Amino acid sequence: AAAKTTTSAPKAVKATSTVDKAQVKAFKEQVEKHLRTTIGTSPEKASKLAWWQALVATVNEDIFGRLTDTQQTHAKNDTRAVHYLSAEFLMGRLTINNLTNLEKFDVAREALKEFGLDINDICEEEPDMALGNGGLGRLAACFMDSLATCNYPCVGYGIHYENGLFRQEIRAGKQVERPDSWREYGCPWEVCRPESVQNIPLGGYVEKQTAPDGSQCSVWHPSSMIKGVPWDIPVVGYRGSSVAILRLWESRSTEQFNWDVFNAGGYVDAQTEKSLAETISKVLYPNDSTEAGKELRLTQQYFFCACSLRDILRRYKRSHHNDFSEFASKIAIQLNDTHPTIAIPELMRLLIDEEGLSYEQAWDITSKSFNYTNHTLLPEALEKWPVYIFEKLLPRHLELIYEINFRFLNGPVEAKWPGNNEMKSKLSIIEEGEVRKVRMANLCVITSEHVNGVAKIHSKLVKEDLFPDYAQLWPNKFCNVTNGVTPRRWILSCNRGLAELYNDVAGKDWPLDLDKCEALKKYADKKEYQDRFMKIKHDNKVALAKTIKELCGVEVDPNALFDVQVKRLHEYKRQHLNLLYIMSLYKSLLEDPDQDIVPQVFIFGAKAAPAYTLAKDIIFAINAVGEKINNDLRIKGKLKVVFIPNYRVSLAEKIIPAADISEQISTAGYEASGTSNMKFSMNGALTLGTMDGANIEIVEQAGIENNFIFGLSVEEVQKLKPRYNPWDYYNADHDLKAVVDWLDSDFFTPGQPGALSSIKSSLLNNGDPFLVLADFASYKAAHQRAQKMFKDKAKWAKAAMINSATMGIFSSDRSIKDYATNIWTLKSQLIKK
Ligand code: GPV
Repeated sequence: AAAKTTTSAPKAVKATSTVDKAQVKAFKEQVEKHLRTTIGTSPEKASKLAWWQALVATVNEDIFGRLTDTQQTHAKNDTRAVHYLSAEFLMGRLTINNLTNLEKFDVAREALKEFGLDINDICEEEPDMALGNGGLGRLAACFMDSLATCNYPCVGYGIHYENGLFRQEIRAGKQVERPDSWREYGCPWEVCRPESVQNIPLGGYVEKQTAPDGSQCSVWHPSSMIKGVPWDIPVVGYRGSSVAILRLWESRSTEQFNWDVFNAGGYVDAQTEKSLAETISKVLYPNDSTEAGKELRLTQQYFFCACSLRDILRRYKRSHHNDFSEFASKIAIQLNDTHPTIAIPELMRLLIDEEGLSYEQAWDITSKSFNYTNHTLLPEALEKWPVYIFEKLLPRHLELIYEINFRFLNGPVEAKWPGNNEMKSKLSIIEEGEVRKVRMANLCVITSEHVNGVAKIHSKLVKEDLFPDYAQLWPNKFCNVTNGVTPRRWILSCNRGLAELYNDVAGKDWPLDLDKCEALKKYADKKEYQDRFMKIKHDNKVALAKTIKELCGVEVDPNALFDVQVKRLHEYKRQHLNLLYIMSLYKSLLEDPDQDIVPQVFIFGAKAAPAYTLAKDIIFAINAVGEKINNDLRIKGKLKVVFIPNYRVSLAEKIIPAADISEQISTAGYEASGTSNMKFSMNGALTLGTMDGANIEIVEQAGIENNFIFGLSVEEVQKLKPRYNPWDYYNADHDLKAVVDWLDSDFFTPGQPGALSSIKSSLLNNGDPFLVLADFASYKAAHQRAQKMFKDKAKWAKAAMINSATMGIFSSDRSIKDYATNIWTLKSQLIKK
C-alpha cells in the first residue's frame, strides 16, 4: 500500500523518541544482575569488556525464549525448511543488531547512560565475527537476518573458524596480515551443542565386494575420523519474530583417531595426528573469488558438509524414521557457490551406503533437494579439484561422482547430442588433461533443481555464456535472484538519523517493507527535507572524519565531497582506475593550484589476498600517492586520500552512511552483483559506476540522471576484448600517458624508483586485462559531472534522497522471498509464544 497522502506534511524537525522509564529501570537491573552474577564483577570495578558481556547476557535472556518457541513450532508442524550451506558467514558484530531487532536499543542506551556509559563505546568492545572474505559471506549473513525476520524455517550451516579473515595492518604503506582470533576471550553469543556432535570419516580406500546376487558394491574403509562439534549462533528476526540458527562446525580429534599408532606406543605421534584433525577449522582461506586449490580447503568443505547433512538426516529421521519418501518435500538445500558441492556426493553416499537406498532412489532425492547459486564468472574462481586429491581424501565420493557423470553423459547428453564426443567432454564433470580434475560447478548444475545468478545481467551471462550447453538441455533450470541487504543493519542500526527521518515520512514499518521508503520521494524537492537529509549526511561525515583522524592520522573536512571505494582489492574491481584518476586530478591541481574545484576526500578500504602481489602493490600505491598528496601544501587541502586499514563490517557501518559518492567501477561483466552498491544508495550516496551487476538495477530504480554512469557496456567489453590494445589508449591520451608514466618515477616513493611500476606494467605489458585504460576518459568525465552536481546543493540533495528512497527492492527480505517462492517453495511460519 502506498503511504497515505496528507495535506499536512509530517514535521521535518527531529523528533525526540521517548523511552519507557520502567523498561529502562528493568533493563538496568538486569545488566547489573548479570554483571554481578554472570560476569562476577561490580559496576565500580567492571571493565568495558565486562559491561559488554553483561549487556550480551541481558540480551540473551530475550533471545533464548524465542529460540525455543521457534524450534517447538517448527517441530510440532513438521515444517519444510531450507538449509543454507556456506563456507562463509560474515556476521560482523551482533550486539547493536540484536538490540535493534528486539527493539531494545533505545532502552539499552538509556540504561547504560545511567551507569555513565555510552552504548556505542561499550559495543566497540565486541570483535567482528569475520568468518568470511567479502560480499559472498556478508550476503549469507544478510540472508540469515531476513530468513529470521520473514519467519522461514531454516538453518545456516558453516565452519567455526578459529581465525577469521586476517587483521590488516598498514606498515610503511604496505599490507601486513595478522591473525584474527575473534574468540580469544570467548564469544558470548554462541552455544556449544555436544548432544549434536558428529563423526566424519576421511581418507582410506574403497573395497569392491560382490553380493550373493552377483551385484557389485563398494565399501569405504576410511583411515581416520574427525569429530565435528556444533556451535549455535541465534539470529533474531526484526521485532523478535522468529530466531534462526546459524550452526558452525568445529573440528576436533576423536579417540578413534589413529588408534593403531596410539596402541603401538606412538603416544606422541598420536598427539601430532590429533593436531592435524584440529587444523581443519583453524583458519579461513583469505581468497576472495579465487581458488587456492589446497587439500586442506577441500577437507574443510567436506567436513562441514558431512556434519551438516548428518545433522539434517538426524532431524528428518526423528519424525520420519527410515522412510525417505518425504525427504525432498521437507528439505531444501541451498549451495552458496560451489564451496559446499561435496554435499551432493555425500548425500548420495549416506543414502546408499548408510541407509541402504538404491542409486536411483538416492539420485531422485538428491536431485530434488539441491539448488546452486553462482556468484562469479571469473574463471580463476571456478573450483576444479584434481582427481588425485579426491582419491586420497574421498575415494568413495569420487566413485559416486564418476557414476553420476556416466549416467548423465550416457543419458540426457547422448539423447540430445547422439554420438557427439565433443559435447560430452565439454559437459563432463571430469576435465581431461595432464592432471584430471573434478569441475565442481558442472556437478552442481547437473544435480540442482535450480541454478541462479545474483543480478539480472549476471544471471543472463550465467545462462548464456558460462553454461550455454546446459541451458540447451534444461532451459528452465536457470533463474535470477537479485541480491539484497538487510535494512535493519544497513539503515536502522548504522544510520539512526536517516532511520528517524524514515519513521517520520514513511511510518515505523519501513524496516519490514522497504518499498515504504518511497514516501520520501515526494519531499525530495522540498528545501526543509533536503536540509534535514543533508544534515544527517553531514553528521555522519563528522563522525567518520573523527574515525579517520584516529585510524589514519589525517585531517579531513566534512564539507568536502566524500568519495568512497571500499571492497576487496581485485584488478576487476579496478581500484587502480580510481587511483589513476586521483593522480590526474592532483596533476591538474599542481598545474593550476587556484582552479575552482570541489574539495574532495578519496576514501579507500580494501584487503588483498596475501598471495596476490599486484593487489598488494595497488594498496601500496594508494598509500604512497595519498601520503604525497595529503602533505602537499601547494594544493591547499583541496584533495585528501585516505586508506582506512582493516576494512571490515564494523567499519563499513561507519563509512557507508557518510559517503557522498559510491565507487562501483568494475569492468562490465565481471562484478556478479555487488552488494555495497545497494547499501551506499540506501544511505544516500550517488553511484559513480559502470553498467555492471546490480548497478544496472540500481539506476533502473533511482534514475540514471541521479547517478554517474560511465564506461563500456558488457556488449562493448565483449566486442573490444579480443582486439584490445592498451597502448592505443596510452598513446592517444596525454593526460593518461602522463599519469601512467608517473607510476614509473620515484615522485611518490622517493629513493625507491620503480616501486609502483608493476601497475604500469600490468596495464601495458600484460595487456590491461580489465580495460582500465579503455575506460579512463569516460571515468574522468563522470567525475567532472559529479563535481558539477555537487556544487548545486539542492540538486545533489534531491538526487541523494531519490537514491535512498527507491532502494526498496534491494532489501534482502525481497531476495529471500524470491528464493522461497521460486526456488524453495517454502512457506513462512508464524511462531506461537
Ligand atoms: I565466487 N563473491 C565473493 O564475495 N566471493 C567469492 O568468492 C565469490 C563471489 C561476490 C561477488 O564478487 C559479488 O559481485 C556478489 O555481490 C557477492 O559475491 C554476493 O553474491
